[in-house]
Amino acid sequence: MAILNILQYPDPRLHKVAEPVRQFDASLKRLIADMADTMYDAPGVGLAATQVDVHLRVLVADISDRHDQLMVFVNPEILEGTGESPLEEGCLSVPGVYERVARFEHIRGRAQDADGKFFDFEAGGLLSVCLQHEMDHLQGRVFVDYLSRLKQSRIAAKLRKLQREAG
Ligand code: GNR
Ligand code: NI
Repeated sequence: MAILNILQYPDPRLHKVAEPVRQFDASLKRLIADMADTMYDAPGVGLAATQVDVHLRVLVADISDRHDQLMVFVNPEILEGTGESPLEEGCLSVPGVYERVARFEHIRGRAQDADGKFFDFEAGGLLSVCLQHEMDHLQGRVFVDYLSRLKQSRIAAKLRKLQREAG
């Protein structure tokens, strides 16, 4: 069990674009287990590898109350998105900030599991927004990138100050 460090906005490493996973080996399984531990510890409903400074297309999610419904998505792709979600979102890399950004209400896609086996997925509600948020992380995009420049600079200043105070 390992809790990994979660990069905090405005860290430039949050803007790196993740590479596809090609080796479904023991180190991938270790990464997935550590990401799950880190997500549950935080706690959050999702975590992208980018947030722990690993630039591979891996994300984990669990929207259950009991934290017993872990979902793993390797090399995820959205094939179709419909509607518009009304949900606000937050991010473990941007603590204390909650905003609505444009997201599909419902998505359909394809991904691989930890062994490389392909599967199709469908999601609505919180899971849909969470997966779109995590897949943005894998492209180097943080949800605050969609906000106004003024809001972005206020958020960056506030978080830099918090990080300074925390040492
Ligand atoms: O824990 C999280 N909650 C959340 C709520 C609404 C929309 C998206 C999310 S993802 C976030 C965890 C996180 O930062 N994942 O990248
Ligand atoms: Ni996030």
